[in-house]
Amino acid sequence: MKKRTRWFLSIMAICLLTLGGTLSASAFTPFYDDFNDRPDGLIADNYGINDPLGKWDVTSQRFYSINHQGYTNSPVFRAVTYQSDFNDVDVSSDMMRTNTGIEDYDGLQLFFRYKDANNLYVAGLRKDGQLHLKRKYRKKYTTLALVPYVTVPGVFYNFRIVAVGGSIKVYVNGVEQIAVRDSTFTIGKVGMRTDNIEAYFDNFQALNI
Ligand SMILES: [Ca+2]
Repeated sequence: MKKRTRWFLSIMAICLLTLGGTLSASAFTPFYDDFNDRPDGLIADNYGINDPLGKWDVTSQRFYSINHQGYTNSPVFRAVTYQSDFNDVDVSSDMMRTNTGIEDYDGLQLFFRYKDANNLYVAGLRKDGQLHLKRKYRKKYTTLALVPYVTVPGVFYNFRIVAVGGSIKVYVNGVEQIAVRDSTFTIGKVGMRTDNIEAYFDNFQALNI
């Protein structure tokens, strides 16, 4: 074998090894639900009905599909993914409420790095015209950020959270609103939370980055 050929084969072998490594690293499956493949009706609830597509674990009350969107009118709604390996995560959803809620903090919220009901991060658009990011650690809530962001009923907002290491950023309609650092939780589920509102979700996605 000529020296040049050997050199070429060595380079090819390195490329294949690198490609193999990349492929195994990207074996993680992104989570996506646009609700377009779901018939109108109950997706899942916390009373014994499980999601036929195996995506959502409803931990409080009921989650429906209506007109190819996720929907809930439960006063205390919680749903998380069964998938629990989101660490450096980019999670987003279009979200809309049709009414304002009761308490100041009622609104459209997303969970991330959700370990269990008592250990998690949650961010959301509130009734009182603010946007919050909270950490719940051993049942105790700590507000990590609270900034003005007025939303109105009947309008979809694209809500996005990007958590990489200790960096947590929150975006609404593509514009960064919150940037903080917190490293309490590094991995977990993602999900949705609403209180005292009627809400729609669409194009929910989460991927490790
Ligand atoms: Ca849809």
